[in-house]
This record gives sequence, structure tokens and C-alpha cells, in this order.
Amino acid sequence: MVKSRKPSEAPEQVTDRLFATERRPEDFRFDASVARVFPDMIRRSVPGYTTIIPMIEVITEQYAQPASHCYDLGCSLGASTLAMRHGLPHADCRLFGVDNSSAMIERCEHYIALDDSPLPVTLRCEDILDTELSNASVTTLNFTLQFVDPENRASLLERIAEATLPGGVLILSEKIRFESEAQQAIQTRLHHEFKRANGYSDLEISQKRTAIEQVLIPETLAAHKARLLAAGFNDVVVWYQCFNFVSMLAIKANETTE
Ligand code: GEK
Repeated sequence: MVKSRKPSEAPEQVTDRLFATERRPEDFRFDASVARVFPDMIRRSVPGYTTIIPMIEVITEQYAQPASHCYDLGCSLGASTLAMRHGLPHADCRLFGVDNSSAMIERCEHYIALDDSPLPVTLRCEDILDTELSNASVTTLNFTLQFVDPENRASLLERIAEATLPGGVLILSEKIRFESEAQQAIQTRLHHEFKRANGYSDLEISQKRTAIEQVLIPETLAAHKARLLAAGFNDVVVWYQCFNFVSMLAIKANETTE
């Protein structure tokens, strides 16, 4: 059963108007102004986000192993951390949320404190490229890998695979791009329609796009699958897709006995 806090019960919802007026183009950063509006921004910008979060709880419940570690890498305000916390069926598991934005981590502490689960959460204000990983049964990268320099993605995934126990998983959600220009155009148009339907103006959509295009680098589904397998995972399952937003489950096989 999904036990996470419902969006309507969230402590605060400040409307995202960051790109509503004409502004000088500068790269998008996860600073205090973004952290302040983040729950509203991600819900109205990422198709499927409000479905993926409660499903992270379901997946965690299925794959968490007793006395193991669970990691939420790029935890922002802790929406996926809290989903994992509520899904964890073992009181002896340790749950870590990691983000290198101090503005996000400060607010995340507040959200974790308001939540009613007794399971402790350790928050680390660190780069996920450096954070220590071990004894992992469930790791989540929910729309975070897309912000990591593409050159560093393979080594990060190798470290996660290395730290993952047999039978453990990585939940990887990403904005993807398409090889076919025609498919790319359809999915981009549908994504922008989704944002318009959620109240974003054409100016907001185009200014956000300019600000984020050097920072969020999407890759194809085929590139993600090949790299996850090369990193040491044994199977990759796409469990969710809405337009150009996908969530995968990368699974480390159970060791077979002869
Ligand atoms: C959610 N998972 O609500 N090290 C640590 N954190 C990083 C790094 C890095 N190298 N790069 C980016 N981040 C969340 C949503 S948001 C996705 C994740 C989005 C952090 C960054 O500070 C931000 O908080 C998060 O990754 C990405 O389920 O905004 O589209």
C-alpha cells in the first residue's frame, strides 16, 4: 500500500513564476529561489512526476533488503527520499539523501522532520560523484543523472553497480532524447503542451528552455540501457514513460549457486 504524504498534504506550495517575466539569459542553478518553488516547479514541468514518486515507494518495498543501505542521489527536497522511507519494510535499513545544493538540503531537513515515519534519514550535502556508497539494495536517481556532466556518468553508474547487492536495484528516471527528429519534435511538442496545460506561458517555457539547455543534457534510451549494462547491472526494465520522460529499473542479478 502506498503510504507517502499526498501532494495536497505537502507543507507548502509556492507557485513557480521564476521565468514569468523577461530576464537575462543565464544558466539554471539549484539555488534558494529554485528550492523555494521546487515542489510546484517539478510537478508542473515533469510529466509523470506525481506518478513516479509513489511508485518509488512500491519499488523500494519490493527490493529493499534487511540491514542494507538505500540512497536517494540528488534528493532535492526529499520527495523520493520520503517515498523510499515509507516503502522500507526493514527497520534496520539505513536511508541516505544526497544533494550538492545547500538550499535544497536545508529545506529537505524541514520536510523530513515534518514527515511521520520513525525511520532515520541521513542527509549529506555532497556531490554524488564523491559520496560514499556501499551495501546498497535500492538507489534512486530521480531526474538527477541528466544534470551530471556526461563524461562522469559512466563512472558514477559503475560505482553504484559496484555498491549494489545481488538482487538490488537502481531506479533511474530521466528526460530522454530521440534519434529520430520527427519523434523528437512530437515528444517536445507534447511536453510543452503539458506545461501549457499546467499554466506556464510561452515566455516561461521558452526562457526556462534557454536557461536549462546547457545544464540538463538528455540522452537516448538506448544509450542509457547500454551504459547501465556496461556498468555492471544485469537487466534494465522501462517501468514508466510519459512523453520524453522515462523511468528505468536497473537490476543486479542474484548470485547463482552451481
Ligand atoms: C525528486 N530527485 O524530487 N551532486 C549532488 N546533487 C546534484 C548533482 C551532483 N553532482 N547534480 C545535480 N544535483 C528529486 C528531483 S532535481 C530534478 C531531482 C529536476 C541535484 C540538484 O541540486 C537537484 O536538487 C537535483 O539533483 C535534481 O525526486 O530539477 O528536474
